Amino acid sequence: MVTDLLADIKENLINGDQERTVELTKIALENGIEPMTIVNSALAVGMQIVGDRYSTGEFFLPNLVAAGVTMQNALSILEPELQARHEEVQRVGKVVIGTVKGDIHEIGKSLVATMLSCNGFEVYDVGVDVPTEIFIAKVAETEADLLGLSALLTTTMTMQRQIIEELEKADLRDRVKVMVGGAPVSGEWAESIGADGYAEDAMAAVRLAKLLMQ
Ligand code: B1M
Repeated sequence: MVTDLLADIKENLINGDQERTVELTKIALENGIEPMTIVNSALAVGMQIVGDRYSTGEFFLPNLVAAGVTMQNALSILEPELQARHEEVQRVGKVVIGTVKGDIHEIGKSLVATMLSCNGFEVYDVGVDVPTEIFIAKVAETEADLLGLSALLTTTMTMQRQIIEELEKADLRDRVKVMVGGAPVSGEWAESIGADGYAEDAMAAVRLAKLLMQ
């Protein structure tokens, strides 16, 4: 039953069927499936398949758009549930997070932001396609402990390096830890640009953020 439901959600996301995906997501919650299980075992798996089919030419841009909107709609059902599971958390640190300039991929960054918020971080989400100077200004204004930089394109991940260089020029680098993530990003890349850490998914991002706060 659980496996069937998760498989159905995945298939409907791949097909970009928003209504059915949202309906099945609600049914999954009613059946006691944990929200992060729905994300990790259905929605994210479906998205990976959509991306793979796009790479091989089987899917086109409208398929990416439809799957993106579908996932965002499903996440809007799951977010209150995720928050409700972490009502009593104590604030553990401040994070500024966003997707770098030239990159409009929002879903993974927002999921990371939600999970950080659920785990006690005060989150300042500056959005997508964010110019370097906005990241710098927000870090200074909020006196953030952590800066999270998301990039989903090989052409935009270099912005992560540029932002770290600009933090240094603004004399802020010693005051803020930088974590990076996104599909093309890796631990080696993080190290090569002088970031403090890399996380491959939202839960790993929470673990890394807590580690960096110590
Ligand atoms: Co685009 N896209 N896309 N896309 N898209 C990818 C990334 C791509 C890999 C697809 C492919 O070719 N297989 C490819 C990039 C190739 C590359 O550079 N290597 C690609 C391309 C080419 C493009 C366009 C250029 C297409 C075009 O226009 N011709 C274009 C670029 C637009 C731009 O940004 N300037 C484009 C556009 C779009 C849509 C707008 C249609 C849509 C996004 C909708 C939205 O976000 N509102 C979209 C989508 C949906 C995808 C795929 C299919 C799915 C991305 C996603 O949301 N995944 C993607 C294929 C793929 O990733 N396999 C693809 C689900 C999400 C939960 O995972 O975002 O990876 P993800 O986030 C994870 C981790 O990466 C990590 O945790 C998250 C949660 O677990 N993480 C962090 C992310 N940020 C983090 C930050 C952290 C830590 C962890 O710390 C700060």
